[in-house]
Amino acid sequence: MRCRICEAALAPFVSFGRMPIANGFLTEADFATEPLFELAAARCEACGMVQLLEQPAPEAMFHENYAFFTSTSRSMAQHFGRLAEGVMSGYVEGDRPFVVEIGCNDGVMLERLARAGVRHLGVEPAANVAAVAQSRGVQVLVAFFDEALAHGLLKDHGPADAVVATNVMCHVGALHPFVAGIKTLLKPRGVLVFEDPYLGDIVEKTAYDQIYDEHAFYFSVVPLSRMFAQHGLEIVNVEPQAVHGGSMRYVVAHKGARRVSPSVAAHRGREADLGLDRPATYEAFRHRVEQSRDALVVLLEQARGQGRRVVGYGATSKSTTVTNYCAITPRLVEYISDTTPIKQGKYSPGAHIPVRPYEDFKASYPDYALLFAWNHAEEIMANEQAYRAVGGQWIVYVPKVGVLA
Ligand code: DWN
Repeated sequence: MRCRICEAALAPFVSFGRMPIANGFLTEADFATEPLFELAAARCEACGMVQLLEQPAPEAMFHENYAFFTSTSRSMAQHFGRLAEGVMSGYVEGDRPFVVEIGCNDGVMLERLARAGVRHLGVEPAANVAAVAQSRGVQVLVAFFDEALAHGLLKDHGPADAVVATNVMCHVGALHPFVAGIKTLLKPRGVLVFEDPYLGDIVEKTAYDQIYDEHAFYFSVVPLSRMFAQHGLEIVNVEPQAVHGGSMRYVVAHKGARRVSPSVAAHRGREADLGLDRPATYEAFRHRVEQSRDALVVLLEQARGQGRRVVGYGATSKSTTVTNYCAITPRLVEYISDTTPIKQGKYSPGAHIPVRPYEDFKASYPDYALLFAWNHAEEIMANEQAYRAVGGQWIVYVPKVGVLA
């Protein structure tokens, strides 16, 4: 496998073995035919882009039964509300402005624009989440975005003031045609605003569970700048975001069209300080990942050995990496509680841990809750004071394995 960006050799640095589709929640009848692929991450020795070695076909991951709905977290809904306001106040100019959101999911961001009467279009390949967006009054095209689609959109709707893509770009293995499509769509002063989990946070927090099939890339400013330059685009602003365990918001424009904020150079400096350009950083990361796995298994075995009940909290995509890499089965984790109806009554991918409604968690508190949705910790801790009040404890593994006192 060569680099998806520059075709140079890849240096694999962490490998998790055979993995299922991270959001492939399944019934017992499907166990025998569950598809598996080899999950490993690598860094390109030439352009520095960190990426998956192998990624399943997009259609195997994003389809009419997609299991992730953005609005399931209140804090995420607030975050996207603020993003919508920022896009409207900062980048929507002139008569009849037009905003495209690629991967609009259930429409949580575009709903604000729809209500404000801003011309918009969501492009979303998962028909079930797109239907929720449509029910909210959002215009949605059910499709994968690519260069050909961009030309069609340009013909039908004209150029865009802003293209927004949150937690989308890092999912797209064929990034060059995708970015070429965005370039095609943008007005001369138009911007691409996108957010994705930030490599600096993943490395710093040993958040290895961000590595799963859907995430083809683990972005940072330096390799992204090189990639955008090939398309006559440049990053004009970067802004760290607390969401999803540490994300980065990038604003990208046609080269020379907008002033470049000093934040871009500042983050290049931060990436050098973090050693994101050095192979040794990734070797050390792999070592910490292995330690994290071993420590988590010891902790779970101890709890179960003492007859304690452990329940997972949040059947996240990330938990698929953790449960399978650490060989966490229903013997260690009784079930995973999740508020998403489509996941409930099914089994977690690969590890086949039952996924049950949140009401089950409330009805009979376990001794330990294993916080798979650690990126929502603030919201969850605020909601779960009653659990803690009766002595319930949280097992965490990012940034370090432990029990929250
Ligand atoms: O990139 C991606 C990110 C943005 O979202 C996608 N590839 C898929 C998804 O990743 P994830 O599944 O790891 O995302 P979350 O937001 O960490 O998932 C949270 C899960 O936990 C949801 O299934 C909802 C559930 N949940 C819950 O049961 N109780 C969440 C909260 C806040 C709760 O209180």
